[in-house]
Amino acid sequence: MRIEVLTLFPEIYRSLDVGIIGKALKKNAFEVNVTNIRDYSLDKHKRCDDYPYGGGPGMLMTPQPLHDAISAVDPDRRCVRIYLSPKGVTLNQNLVRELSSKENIMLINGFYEGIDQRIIDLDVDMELSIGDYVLTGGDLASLVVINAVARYVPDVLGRQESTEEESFSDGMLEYPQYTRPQEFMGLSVPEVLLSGNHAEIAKWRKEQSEKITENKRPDLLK
Ligand code: 4FD
Repeated sequence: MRIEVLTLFPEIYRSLDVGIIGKALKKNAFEVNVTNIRDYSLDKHKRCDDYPYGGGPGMLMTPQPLHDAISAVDPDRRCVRIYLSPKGVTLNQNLVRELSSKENIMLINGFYEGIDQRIIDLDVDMELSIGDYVLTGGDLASLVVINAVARYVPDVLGRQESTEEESFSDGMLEYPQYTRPQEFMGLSVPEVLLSGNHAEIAKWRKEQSEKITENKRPDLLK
């Protein structure tokens, strides 16, 4: 899979070069291409913002650099073009899985108070939000999308950290986990986990998942 990113802050994406994602990028398990929207500004000062018609606070991203950057990066509309915005559909694990099956996606990052509506009307396939809060720009939301999607790309996760039995994979929250030592600060690991009885362990974990989900996120059980 190839992820195209359009941004005014390419440096933010250097954080992709570390950890599990960095390792996967190094071995070409997937590709992230970052484009600076400012490079496409035809303004003599390379400005990418302007005042909103009708007045109001703040600045908007002007359409020309955005439209030209989008058209240059994806001339044949091969990408699913995603605009990160608090108005978008809220990201969840099902949507993450769906996006990970696409060959090409483009993440378009707004800044200031957002972008000219005509870019959304002309050039964007979907508006996506990572949750009900506002950030100074879409870039941190894009990093969240890239990270979540990458976990489903073949050869990104090792056997150890596989996507199979985690929180949300069966729509429920994960059971509690323990590692050594057997006793820590007076608290012991639940006996069943030391029993070696795999059927009992699976049953205990399922019960725990149900209990925790019922308590913390009853909305997930519906
Ligand atoms: N919740 C999100 C995405 C972008 C963003 C922006 C209008 C501000 C939060 C459009 C206003 C984009 C999110 C940039 N904040 N900030 O996913």
